[in-house]
Amino acid sequence: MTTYAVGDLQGCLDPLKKLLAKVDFSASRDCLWVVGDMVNRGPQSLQTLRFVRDLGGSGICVLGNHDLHLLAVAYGFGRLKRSDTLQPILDAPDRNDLIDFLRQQKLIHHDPARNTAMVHAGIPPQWSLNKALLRAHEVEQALRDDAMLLPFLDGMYGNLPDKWKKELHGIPRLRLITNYFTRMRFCKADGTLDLLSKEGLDSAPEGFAPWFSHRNRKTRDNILIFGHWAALEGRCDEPNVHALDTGCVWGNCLTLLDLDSGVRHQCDCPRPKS
Ligand SMILES: [Mn+2]
Repeated sequence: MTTYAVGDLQGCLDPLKKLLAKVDFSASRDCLWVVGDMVNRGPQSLQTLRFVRDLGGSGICVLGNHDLHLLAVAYGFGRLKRSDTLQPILDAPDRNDLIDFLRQQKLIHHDPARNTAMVHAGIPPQWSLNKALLRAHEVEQALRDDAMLLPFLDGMYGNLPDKWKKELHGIPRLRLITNYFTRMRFCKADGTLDLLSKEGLDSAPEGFAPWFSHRNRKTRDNILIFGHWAALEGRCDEPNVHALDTGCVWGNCLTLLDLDSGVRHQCDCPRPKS
């Protein structure tokens, strides 16, 4: 049995199938971790989401910002942008099953035996892994609870508040937790979040740095796996931190990391039609 983690799929099912064939992946024997942003922008969002759902117990995924966007649109919040490729999911006969599947997923997956956690974007420096699990659980509960889901999705979008304090409550609290786990790239050492900067590492505003680079980061002794940040091109110099988004959907490549051996497998992806 081998456990793999794959970067942002964004509706690119063919490259995933190619990589899984290359490593002789078997759903009855192996396990696949999916770092989130399974859907959107790419050509096969519906097929990709079905594929991950149908992995059953052999698949483990965390939610990314695009997966949450799909949920919001499905419930009548947020609007489809021209570059979104989510309509086939919304029109699918198994739409409700797919949406329910997403509602059951987590923002962070922790495997204590591996001392390894997976998130879509990151974990802010001020949170230990245990704190992060507790905070993520607040949002996961809101997604599963019929009474909390709609207010959460309605209030999910936005860049504020940008700084954590434990007195935050209600929707702003859930919004910031969600932004940390699913959208963060740059933050300050105290966790103040910047969501306006472009992707490039050189675009950090004064006082901000990549979330994983802060010396005081409380998850420094944990192995972390994340996606979301294609401009890193899969490179992260931080020990124990593995960047897996290699911009498959932009015509770069898809990355599959063997968590047991540390070997990375990659395959080139077709350039999107413009
Ligand atoms: Mn993302």
